[in-house]
This record gives sequence, C-alpha cells and structure tokens, in this order.
Amino acid sequence: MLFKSLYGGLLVAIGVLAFGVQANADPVTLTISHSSPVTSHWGVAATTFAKTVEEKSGGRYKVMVQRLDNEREGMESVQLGSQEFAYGSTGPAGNFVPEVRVFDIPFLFTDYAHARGVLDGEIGQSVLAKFEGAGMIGMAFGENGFRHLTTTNRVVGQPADAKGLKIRTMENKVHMAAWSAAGILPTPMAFSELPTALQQGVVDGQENPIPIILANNFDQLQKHLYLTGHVYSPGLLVGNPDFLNGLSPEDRAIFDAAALEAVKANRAKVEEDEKNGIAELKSRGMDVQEVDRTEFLAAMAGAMPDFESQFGAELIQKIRDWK
Ligand code: EAX
Repeated sequence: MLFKSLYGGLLVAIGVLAFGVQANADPVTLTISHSSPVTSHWGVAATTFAKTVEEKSGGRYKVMVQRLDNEREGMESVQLGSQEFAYGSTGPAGNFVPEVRVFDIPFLFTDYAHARGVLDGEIGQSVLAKFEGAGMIGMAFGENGFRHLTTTNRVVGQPADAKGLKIRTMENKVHMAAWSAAGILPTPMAFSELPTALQQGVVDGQENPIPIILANNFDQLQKHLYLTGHVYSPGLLVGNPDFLNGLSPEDRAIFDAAALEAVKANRAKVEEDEKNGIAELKSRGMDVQEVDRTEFLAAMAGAMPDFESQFGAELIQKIRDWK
C-alpha cells in the first residue's frame, strides 16, 4: 500500500518534471532571410512571418530574421538546410525551376490585381508546386512590384535612347533576352553587387520596383527614374523540405498560415510604396519621368517568339486573358 502510493507519487513527480521541462523547453530556432533593409517590403514580410509563427506556436518556434542581399544564396541555403526559409524576388528562381520564368515576360500583367490573381490562382499554384522537385517548398508567391528603369546619367526619352547602355539585370534569362532585344547590354549580377556596380560605373543603370529603389536609397546612386513598368516582379517564400515535412500537421498549418500573413504584409507595403514612393523620390531629388510604355513593349517584342516557344503561346495567352 505504502509502496503503491510512493510509486504513484513518484510517477506524478516524474510527470510534473517532464511537463515542466517541456513547458520551459528552449524554442526551436529557425532562420528566414530577405534582401534590402528590414523596413522594406521584404523585411516587413520576413518579420511578419517570424512574428506570426512565434505567436501561433506559443513561442515554441523562434524565427531569426536575417538580411541577405544575394537572393540566389538564400535559396541555396534553404536547399542545403543551413537556413529554413528565404523570402525574396523570383529573380534567380528560374535557375532552380525554369517554369517560374514565364512570369518574367515583359508586359505580361496589366496591373497588380492581374498579377496577384494569376499567382494566387491555379497557374501560379501549379508553378509553386514545382519547387519541391528542386529541393525546396514553394510556400507562397509574394510581391516585388512592377520594375522601372533608372540611369546614372543617360536621358532616356524613348527606348532607342537606351541603346548600348549597360543595364544591370537580375540573374534572369528572360529579363536579359528582353533587354537584349531592345539593344541594351544586360549585365546580370546579384543584388548584393548592385550598389557598388552603380557607384563604380560598371553599369550605366538598373531596373527595380519603387519599393526597392526607395528602401535602398537608389536616388543617391541614380539621377533618372523612367516609369517603364516593363515587367512585374513576383516575390517568393521558400522553405526547407526536411524541416517542413517533419512537422506535425498542426505545426505545419502554423507555418502555412504565417506564409499567407507575410504575403499580406508584403503586398500592403508595396501598395503603400507605390502610393507615396514617387513623390518621395522626387523630393529626394530624383528626376522621375513618364514614358510611352508601348514603345518599350515594341522594343522588347523581338524576344517574344522565343518566349512563346519556351513557355507555350497557349499558357502565355491564358495568363494574359486571366479575369
Ligand atoms: O531585393 O535583385 C533585384 O533586383 C531584386 O529586385 C531584389 O528583390 C532586390
């Protein structure tokens, strides 16, 4: 009897101890990387992801937010598992999943609603699913924004004025082909190398969405901004498959929900920057000019037949026709 109750007491004590240990267990620490300052649309997305995971898991997971301006390296680290998540543009993603490059075709999307609709819909989600074959999980498409041309000195009233200019592009074959068709010399490099390349005159200009130009103070490196809006640049959140597939369904749902919250915050920040950014860049002294976008479309048109054979004219038309 005595033995029995002692034994019972011991079991309770072990139970309390075990529970106590679990409740105070160190959180599982994870990493998400993003390029650009933490206040940018990328930083806001990554911090929202981290905050949502921590809140929904009751602190069992802690997500460290790290700046990494080389987006290709971020994706490679996710493949290797040296970091769990990376949030950024799809710029270099086509080197892992070629199908994602269809969204890089210039003048494919007419506005933000169109791009978001396609990416969140069936076409986007089927491309997202392809990342698993490249050793990553595509968790959600986010948003960088419509890209515009900036130059250090050259005045570009029309595309012909930009002929022969060295323009930094992302490490992206579709962007490079489009600029080549327009007679511009595309110079691909990682975002991390861009500021120095502009400073040293290695390139004569670059192209990026308003949120990137703003957050990285490119007004200090570039005199002119031409509102070419020549291509929409999606965002992407990728995760490490070993980590994500090892989670319980309940925990996996936390990360999936956090991904959607991150995208919401990302897009809201893009909208805010689109609303205030041009006035802000002008007030910082940048020369901002409207251009005839149909001229840039015509200048890049020479690359279209090749895009059609790469991705299929039917798919491209389906994206254009999305309602
Ligand atoms: O954070 O490399 C680029 O130009 C991309 O726009 C990138 O997202 C910058």
